Amino acid sequence: MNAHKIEFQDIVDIKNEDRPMGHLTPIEGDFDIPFEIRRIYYITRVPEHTIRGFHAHKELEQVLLCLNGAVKISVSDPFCKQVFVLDDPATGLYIGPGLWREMYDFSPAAVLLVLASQRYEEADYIRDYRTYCEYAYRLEKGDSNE
Ligand code: T46
Repeated sequence: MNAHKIEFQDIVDIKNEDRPMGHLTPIEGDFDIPFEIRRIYYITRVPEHTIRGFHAHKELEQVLLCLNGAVKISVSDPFCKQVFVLDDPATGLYIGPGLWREMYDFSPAAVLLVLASQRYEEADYIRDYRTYCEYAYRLEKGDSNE
């Protein structure tokens, strides 16, 4: 399944060891991200017990980062499912095209940042699970009309 974590640099400034100065994570598009970044959005203030997502993308690639707090991301196709916990601002989750995703267990004040390979295009979404499964089976069989 084309979804995996990406570790970014986690720079802890030690200029002054008496006083913690925090962490800095640089992300360089050409180097750290496996696609050209065309859009950035973020999800905040998610009420308790909310589950978001419930869709797949035909073409879109994304990297998700939880900048504050924690969130779980389930990524699946009809054959396999993986659950990723994002709770470290220096770790991203790459999700390739054609995978169903659900985001849940948002901690209070969680901030989910998303780097995306395309501008927002509703036609790229498959929001019905049955339609998605039919699409995924066709892809698995190598139907290139998708
Ligand atoms: C994804 C997960 C991780 C826009 O107008 N522009 C945008 O760039 C986006 C992302 C959304 N929207 C609109 C479309 C809906 O009316 O914002 C509303 C909420 O979007 P959606 O229900 O798709 O949100 P999530 O959290 O279920 O999914 C989002 C992304 O849409 C999706 O691509 O992979 O985050």
